[in-house]
Amino acid sequence: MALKRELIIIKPDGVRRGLIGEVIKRIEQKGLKILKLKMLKMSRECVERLYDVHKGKPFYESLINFMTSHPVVAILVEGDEAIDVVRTMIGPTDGRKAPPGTIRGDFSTSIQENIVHAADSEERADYESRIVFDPACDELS
Ligand code: 3AN
Repeated sequence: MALKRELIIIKPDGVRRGLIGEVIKRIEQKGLKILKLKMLKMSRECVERLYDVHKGKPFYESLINFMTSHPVVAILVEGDEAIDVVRTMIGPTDGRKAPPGTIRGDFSTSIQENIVHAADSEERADYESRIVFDPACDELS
């Protein structure tokens, strides 16, 4: 057993479309433990820190604008191999190619507006959690 923590963000499209409950239901059904949960409207500066690895890519500006367009929901979960488990549950980035049964496969036909984000390593989960749970990153607080 390798207990790990994973950070999931329900993106603006997931919140707008009323999928908060659906995503949380799937997390709980899978048996992952929710450690923290928060709705926030991320500041531009904090989204830039969150997506530092994508700076300079063609979709970067559009991604930052999208992520600051509406509140998101941040969820920190814990479970056995939680990073791999969650990444499998959400499916590949492109919603058009994500298989049915995954969150993106069931609810998205977009690369950018693909309902959820999940960190891709333990280090990133820790780095991203510090950002999203920092009150200074939340324009609603
Ligand atoms: P994932 O969220 O599947 O780990 P990443 O980390 O490669 O995917 O990308 C982060 C986010 O950047 C994606 N969730 C998506 O919103 C956006 N993105 C990635 N690739 C593209 C692309 N080719 N065009 C538009 N947006 C993209």
